[in-house]
Amino acid sequence: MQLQALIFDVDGTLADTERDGHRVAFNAAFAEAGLDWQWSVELYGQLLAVTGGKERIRHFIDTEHPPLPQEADLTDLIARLHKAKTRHYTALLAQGGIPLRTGVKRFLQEAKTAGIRLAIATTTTPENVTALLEHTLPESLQWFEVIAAGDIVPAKKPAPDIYHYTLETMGLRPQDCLAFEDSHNGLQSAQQAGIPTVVTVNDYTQAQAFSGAALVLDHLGEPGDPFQVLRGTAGSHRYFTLELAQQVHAQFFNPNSKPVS
Ligand code: XBP
Ligand code: MG
Repeated sequence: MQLQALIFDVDGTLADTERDGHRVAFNAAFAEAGLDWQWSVELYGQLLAVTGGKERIRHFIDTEHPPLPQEADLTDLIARLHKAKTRHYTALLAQGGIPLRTGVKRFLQEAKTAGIRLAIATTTTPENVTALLEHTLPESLQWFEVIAAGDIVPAKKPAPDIYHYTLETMGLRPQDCLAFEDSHNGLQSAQQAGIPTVVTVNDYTQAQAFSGAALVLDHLGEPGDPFQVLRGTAGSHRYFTLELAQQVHAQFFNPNSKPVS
């Protein structure tokens, strides 16, 4: 079984966007609307249990009961806040403050050069993906054959819908692919679609459960900045390469195959 495509999550995987990006943008949108709501770093960590910005705001209202504007139609209020949040978030990205995570650029370039098909499967809004790539690795906007994002499917991660959509659009089977995620919700989504998954954790997700992941790392690593293996085996590899991707993929479907060297 040959590895044909790599499918990447965005938030937390391609870049550490949550704490200093999305969270800050949500707070700016609340302030702009005259709402006295503040999502601290800690509270935001809890709110991340719900994926999707609009879904997250609704969950906050349902569980924290913040003061609401009197005339508010909730769905309308959430939609307006989220639109403003996207504007603040893309403006933040345009300032160039959020880089790609360690090893991401190098590995994408290697995969692209080798002719591996690339896609994105994310919960975030499409404008946010474009803004991130435009300001970090503009040429990659042409590399991703499919950018599956946001409300394109009815159910967000941990539902598998966004991965099903990506596979269908590319005409691929789950066993042709390897997914890259950073969170339990993301892993659930890819796993339920039957796609072997490499997890690169971050501060918000490092304590989560990742059973069933093909490999769990702290990041993809660079020659001078090796990764740490948190679960699974990477053999003698010290940073993530296409060769390691192919080995992890082969091993996932045939655990008796030649071990990762
Ligand atoms: C990402 C998310 C998103 C972003 C906000 O999850 O949960 O909600 O935090 O994006 P994943 P929007 O990495 O699993 O796709 O506000 O644009 O929805
Ligand atoms: Mg993520």
